[in-house]
Amino acid sequence: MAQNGLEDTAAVPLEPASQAALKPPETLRTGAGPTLCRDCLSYFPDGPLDCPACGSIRVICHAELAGLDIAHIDCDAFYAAVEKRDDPSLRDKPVIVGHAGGRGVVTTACYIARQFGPRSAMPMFKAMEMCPGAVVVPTDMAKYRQVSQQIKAIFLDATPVIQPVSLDEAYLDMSDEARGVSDPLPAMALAEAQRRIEDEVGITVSIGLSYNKFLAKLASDLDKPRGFSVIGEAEAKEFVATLPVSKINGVGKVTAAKMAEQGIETIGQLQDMPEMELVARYGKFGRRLAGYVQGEDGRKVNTDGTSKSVSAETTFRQNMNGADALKEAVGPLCERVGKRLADKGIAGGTVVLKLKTGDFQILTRNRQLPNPTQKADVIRYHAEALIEAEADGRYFRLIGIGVADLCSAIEADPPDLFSGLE
Ligand code: TTP
Ligand code: MG
Repeated sequence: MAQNGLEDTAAVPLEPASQAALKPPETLRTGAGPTLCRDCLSYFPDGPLDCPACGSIRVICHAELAGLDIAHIDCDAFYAAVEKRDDPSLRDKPVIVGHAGGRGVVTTACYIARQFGPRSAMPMFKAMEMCPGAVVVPTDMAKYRQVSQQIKAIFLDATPVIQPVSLDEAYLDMSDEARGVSDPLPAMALAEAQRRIEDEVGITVSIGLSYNKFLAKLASDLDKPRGFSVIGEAEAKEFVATLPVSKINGVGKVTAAKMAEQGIETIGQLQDMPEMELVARYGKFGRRLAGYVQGEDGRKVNTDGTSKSVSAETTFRQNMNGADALKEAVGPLCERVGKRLADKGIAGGTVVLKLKTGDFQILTRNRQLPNPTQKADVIRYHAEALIEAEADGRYFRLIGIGVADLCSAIEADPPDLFSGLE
C-alpha cells in the first residue's frame, strides 16, 4: 500500500485483518442480489455483501450479473505498472514513464504520481514541476509488448473471442455462443483472469462488464485501479445521462469543445435529440452517438476474422485420466480441426485446449504458436504439450481442441516443415 493511501498498481496481497474492519453490519449482509466473490470466485444467487466462503469484501453484486457478457479490460497505469513490477524499489514512489529532458512527454504516470497532476501526453517539464520527486523511467516498448502478449494469453483462456484495442486493453466476448455454453459465468471467468494477471504477470487490470462494448468500456474506467464494474440494462440510460460527454468513446477534445459551445456538457443532454439532429450536428458519428447516449451499441467484438475459432470436442463414454489416454483422444480432434481450417483456407495462431473435469469444471489452456498453422500434426504437438501440463491424475469427461487468432492460410506454416514445432 502506498503511503498516501492509494493502492499501488502492482499486485498487492489482500490483508484479511483490514477487510474484517470494513465488513458491513450483519443486517446488510443478505438479499443483495447475485453476488460473486472476486477473491475466491464463490457465487451466490442472492448473495451477501461479504463472502461467507473466504470473508473478502471484494464482492461484485448486481441483479443482472449472470446475464451480462461483453467485457472491456484495461491495464492500470500500464507502462508504469510494468516498471514498478521490475524494480520493487519504485513501488511506493511516484513514477513517470517517458523521456526525461526538455522536449520529452509523459507516456504514463503511476497512480501515486497522478495525485500531483502528471498525466499521459503532458510535457515532461510540466509534469516534473507538478511532481518534483517523481522518478522518471524511460519507455521500453519491447518489454510492454511482451507483457501484452502474456495478458492476451490469459484473456484467451477466458474466451477465444477477444479484440485487442491497444497493448493494454481488449474487448472480450463472454457470451455462451463465443465460449461454449457450459463455461463458468462470465463474471467468474473474468475475475479469474484478473487474478491470474496479478499473480502471473504482476500488474493489475480493471474490468468493465456490460451488454455492449460502449458500456463495457465506460465500466472499466469507473473504479480504477484494480476495478470490476458492472453496468446492467436497467440502469444504463439513467447512469450514462449523468456522465460528461467526454466519456463517450469517439468524443475527443474537439467534439467535446464543440458540444460545450452548444451548451452540452452531459450525455443526458444528448438523450432527447433525434438521430437526425445528431447527424446534422456531428456528421456520420452522430448515428453511432444516437445509440450510445441511449446505452445502445450494436458493434460486435471483432477478432479480425469472420469466424472466431475452429474447434472440435468429444465427450468420453467413461471419464478418463492420464496423459496417454487424453493424447490418444485428442489426435482425431486435431485432424478434424486441421481439415476444417484447410477447407476454409484459414489458419490459427493459438492452440486452445478445453477439458471438462468429472465435476463439470471447464478448464481452457492455450499456447501461442511461433507461426500460424493449419496442420493437424502441429496442432497436435502443441495440444499434447498442454495436456502434459494438466494430466495430473484428475478425471475428465470431455476434451476439446481448437485454434483461435485466425488468419489467412497464406500467413501459415512456413516451408520448413518443423518450424511450427519449436
Ligand atoms: P491508458 O490505458 O490510457 O493509460 P494507463 O494504462 O497508463 O492508465 P489507466 O488505464 O490506469 O488510466 O494507456 C495505456 C498505455 O498507453 C499507457 O500506460 C501509456 C501509453 N500511452 C501513451 O503513450 N500516450 C498517451 O497519451 C496515452 C493516453 C497512453
Ligand atoms: Mg490502461
